[in-house]
Amino acid sequence: MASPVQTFDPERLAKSIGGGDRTVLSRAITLIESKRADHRHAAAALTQALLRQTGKAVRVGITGAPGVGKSTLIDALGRMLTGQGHKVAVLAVDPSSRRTGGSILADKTRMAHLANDPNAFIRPSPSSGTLGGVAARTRETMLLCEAAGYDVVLVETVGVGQSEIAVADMTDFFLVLALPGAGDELQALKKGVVELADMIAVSKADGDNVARAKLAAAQYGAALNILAPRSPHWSPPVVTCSAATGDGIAALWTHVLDHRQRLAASGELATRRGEQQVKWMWTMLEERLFAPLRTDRALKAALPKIEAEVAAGRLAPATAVEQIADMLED
Ligand SMILES: Nc1nc2c(ncn2[C@@H]2O[C@H](COP(=O)(O)OP(=O)(O)OP(=O)(O)O)[C@@H](O)[C@H]2O)c(=O)[nH]1
Ligand SMILES: [Mg+2]
Repeated sequence: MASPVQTFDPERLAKSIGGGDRTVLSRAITLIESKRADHRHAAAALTQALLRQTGKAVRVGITGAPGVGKSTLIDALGRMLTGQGHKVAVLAVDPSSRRTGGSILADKTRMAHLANDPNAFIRPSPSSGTLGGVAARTRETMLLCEAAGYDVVLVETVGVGQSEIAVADMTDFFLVLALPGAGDELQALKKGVVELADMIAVSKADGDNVARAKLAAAQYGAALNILAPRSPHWSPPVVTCSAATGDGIAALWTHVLDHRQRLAASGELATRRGEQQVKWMWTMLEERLFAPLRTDRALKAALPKIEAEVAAGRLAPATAVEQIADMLED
């Protein structure tokens, strides 16, 4: 039986996606997420056909420890932006097993306003695959959303492993959320992530937390001062905000727009995006080249044995590579 995606004509789909119909957008995303080889060709043709319609959105990555308040902030910020007439797409990169069916639902509950907002589109992380694969699908989904008229794209990722780098590599502005807390919070924020930050926002700055949030912000500010900034045109600010009361949300967005204006004026935005495109190409190529190692039955069966032989010192790594490469070429 033919699946609905199978019948897609990339050219036609590319034309109709600009109409902003969410059903068309969802079908296009299903095509992008499909692992079938023929769908992959159609997906590539689709992204190529859409190239001119993409790239106009403000792309913001949002990270922070589990429970720091990312989804709640996105809900508050997104609502403010749709109120101003923007169309907001919310995507996620989370290749960990943490995120299964249940928490997708939880995310929609956390983003209760946006979930019911006709000018917002929420798409959870693709449910399986390597980080490279998940990030590539999310990136392509971002392009589809842009083509469908979404002019703000917010990408949430949890602070695990390499996923922050993947999100920083697909966005223009990387926002790190931090909890209001004592100095040891600073230790908890990994240095690598702070180096990627275009802004740190101390979340949940409401009620009893306000004073602590301000103190934490001052400490993060001092810590950022000793790091070399990511861009010569931007010094990452540290702010406090509360998604619960709305305090600081408008100011936070003002910084995002200020950053965009400065990087666009200096040409850095275009350079950064160009570099991101090239890096993305290599990531996808690596994915493609490595795919047989994960899918080819004979290879999958042979690899653990080869690995064990290498570990035991009976097989030289170079010989193992020759054997694997021979199997790949068969
Ligand atoms: N007081 C207060 N609580 C908040 C605020 N924002 C979020 N919370 C609470 O913090 C908890 C976690 O919020 P989420 O928005 O789900 O956090 P998250 O960072 O998206 O969590 P994960 O996606 O699981 O990593 C929830 O119980 C929220 O109600 C805030 O501004 N003030
Ligand atoms: Mg969340």
